[in-house]
Amino acid sequence: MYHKKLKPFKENFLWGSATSAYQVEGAWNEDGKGPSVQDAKVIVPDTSDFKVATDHYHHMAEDIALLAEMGFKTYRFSISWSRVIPDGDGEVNPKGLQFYSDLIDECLKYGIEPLVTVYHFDLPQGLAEKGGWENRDTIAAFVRYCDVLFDNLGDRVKLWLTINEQNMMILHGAAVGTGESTLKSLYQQNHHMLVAQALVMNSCHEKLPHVKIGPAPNISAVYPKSNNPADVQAADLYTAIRNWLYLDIAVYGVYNHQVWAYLEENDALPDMEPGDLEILKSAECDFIAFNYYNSSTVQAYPAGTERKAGKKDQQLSDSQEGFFAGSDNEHLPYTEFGWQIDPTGFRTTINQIYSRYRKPLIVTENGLGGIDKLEDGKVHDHYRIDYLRNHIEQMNLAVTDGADVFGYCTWSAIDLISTHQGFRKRYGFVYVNREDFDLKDLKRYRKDSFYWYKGVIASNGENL
Ligand code: BGP
Repeated sequence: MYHKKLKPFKENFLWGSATSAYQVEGAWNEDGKGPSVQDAKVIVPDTSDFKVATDHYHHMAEDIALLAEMGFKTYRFSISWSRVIPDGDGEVNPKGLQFYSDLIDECLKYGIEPLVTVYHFDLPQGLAEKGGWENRDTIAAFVRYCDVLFDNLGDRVKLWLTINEQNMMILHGAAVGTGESTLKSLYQQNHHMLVAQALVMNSCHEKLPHVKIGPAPNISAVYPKSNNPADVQAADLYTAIRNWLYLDIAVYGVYNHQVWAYLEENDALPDMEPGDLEILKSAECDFIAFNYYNSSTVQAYPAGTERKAGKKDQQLSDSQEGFFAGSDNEHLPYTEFGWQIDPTGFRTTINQIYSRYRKPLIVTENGLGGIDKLEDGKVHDHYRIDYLRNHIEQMNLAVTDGADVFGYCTWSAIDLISTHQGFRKRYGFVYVNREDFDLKDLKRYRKDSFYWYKGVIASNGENL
């Protein structure tokens, strides 16, 4: 459906971009910070570890000034749990809290609304050693940690995000560095995270009635490979497993019926304690945040048939014999790193979420990972501009369709380390001068996309 006239973005539309603590901060063991699972994991060969990252911990004021120069209305960052509570459930580290308090003040100084993720793939290693999310005690540790944040930072942060891409931790734990396990264990961990999230949303609402909180899964429209009804059904099931499980609970407080049956079929139903379902039911998010990189395509995978193995990456659909098989989409181009590009799917995804839940939406990640070249202090990243322009256009079409979108964050504000593909896969508007194994001077350079995005923000999305 085409529109003759596009509706404008809202007046106070939150234009911005995102990062996550372990991917930018560095200072991995400074000022009392404890290790997280990201510090402790086996690093993918030929990629950097996360010890220095872009050294944002020591460049914070300079980095926020650059975002302010672009005119950011919001900045999405995450708090490192093990910087605030080094072992996850013990003493609070005042220096850790101070860093985030300063970061928030620095944003507010420029009128940038902080959009804070409390947990982005970096569970404290201390908790991982006690069983991580499989151990029910992690629920209480998470609730306590979030209460510390609400009590200390809740006077200045109006928008909170609970868990980044919980669905990708379950479906693609190897890629995002949170580890793989059996289906039974993964969905047990998932259940504990869902209960923890519900308790945290309730606590947030009780303590801070004026603020808003929501989940931040990675959501993408799932296409059937063909119009064969079996492929359509496989896509429908995969959509429920990948997308609706997480949002049905955050909004309606119920397990998705198809996923429940799928878990039963796979002997992977989570063990529950009495009262868990009531806890899930008692909580409701205020808005839905979601990350979008591309659409997914799947086909049927009847038991006993030959199919190539599923790909293990957060943007490449998984396969499971008897249920669904991830597939490429021959209509879509690829990035240098093998992710397909589908701006139209972005509009579809926005409309699917909005028509199912009718909650205000904010996009918390969308962007292109590419190999950038620094030449004479400049980076000509027209490919990133094209990607973002095409996605913003589609978001504008979705807004014109009637979807309530109140903000958009690209991934990422400045260069950072990819979850599993190192420093050469860059996403930022700001180039950071380092390579995977050469820290160089970590100097910041404005890319062409920096100036372009500044114009987008200044025109509230009209000048693309
Ligand atoms: C999302 C994560 C981010 C980020 C992004 C890009 O899944 O929330 O942390 O890394 O994907 O992915 P990658 O770094 O693998 O290219």
